Amino acid sequence: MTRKMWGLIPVLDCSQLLRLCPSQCKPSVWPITTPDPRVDSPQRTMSDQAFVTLATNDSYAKGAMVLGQSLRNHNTTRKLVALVGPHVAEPCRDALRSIFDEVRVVDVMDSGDTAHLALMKRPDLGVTFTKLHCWTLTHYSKCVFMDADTLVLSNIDELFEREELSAAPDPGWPDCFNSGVFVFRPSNETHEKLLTFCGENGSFDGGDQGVLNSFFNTWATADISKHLPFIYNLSSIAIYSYLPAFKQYGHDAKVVHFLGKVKPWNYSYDAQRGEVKGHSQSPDQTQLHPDYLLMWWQLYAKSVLPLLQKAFGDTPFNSGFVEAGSDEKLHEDVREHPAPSFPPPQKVSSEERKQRWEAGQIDYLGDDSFANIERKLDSFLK
Ligand SMILES: [Mn+2]
Repeated sequence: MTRKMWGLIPVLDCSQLLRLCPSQCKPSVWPITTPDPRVDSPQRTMSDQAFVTLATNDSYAKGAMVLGQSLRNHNTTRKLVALVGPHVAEPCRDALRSIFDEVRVVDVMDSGDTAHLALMKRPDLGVTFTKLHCWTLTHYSKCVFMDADTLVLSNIDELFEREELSAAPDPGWPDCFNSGVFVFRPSNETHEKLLTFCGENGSFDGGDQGVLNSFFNTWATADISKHLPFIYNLSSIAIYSYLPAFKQYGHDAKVVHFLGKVKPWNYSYDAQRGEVKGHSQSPDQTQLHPDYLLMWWQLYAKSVLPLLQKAFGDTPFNSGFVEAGSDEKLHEDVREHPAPSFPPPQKVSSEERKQRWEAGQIDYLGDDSFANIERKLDSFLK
């Protein structure tokens, strides 16, 4: 889908031009069609800045669609770009194209000698190399990368006022930034340096976050303006590890990040009841906040599923939907995607629960659920 972007239309009159470049104002050579990508003037930011995400498979593609739609719903003025791995199915790419301005297939195997060489040295870092590819989007002057497992709750265009590399602290080790949301400047030179660095040093955590933190290694200390407030990358794990702070500041959250192994698309949704299924009995397997999870599914049901249904036509695909009161699954290929089954919750003693909590085994949706912790906290605060 082509989107008309007002930013493409130059709206400067001659007096404005004179103010911008008094010494060399020659309107005939003023680079109206090829603006200098390094200058952030309001007239051009819309078309030469972009939000970028990455989908390496069809599940992450669903996440990317929800993220893209959430950015659209909050009226972003920037372009939307989805990088997709070679394994993303054609109908998913079609659905992505109706939300994103640009859908670009990234195959690390064909992306130049440095990439190839780095991948040969570190074949385990294939997905990381795919993500680093965002630095090659040099037709944009500045971008904000967002993981496909993030969801935008309000307009965040102000992030483009930040410089490379701006990111929010990681909740697990706050001297590292979390690479789920970051501001960067596309540059082939930086891309090559990153690949070389990656091939030589690998990644201390096996993923892109390790590489990027080692490469941009002054983030923690050099420039506080590159520390994004936590509300731009709020992960559920932080909600549970510091609940009073969440109660105080949580309503300001602008971006939610579904960190962890279990992602929103691993659940299923009962549209008739408006309920997310498949999580209520999964104590240790999830850390997702139920309200944000429901928001994700509501957006998916309303805006993304219709696009997927159109793109897939009669071909079955895993919609994630369940029909209430019936075993029949709507457009769901149950053979390939069996519904997750979770063991029934076991009652544990208070002491045992404390030990589990301290060992990081938190029953987020059972005894240690948000509602239970909140109730306990309220009883202390009263
Ligand atoms: Mn993520």
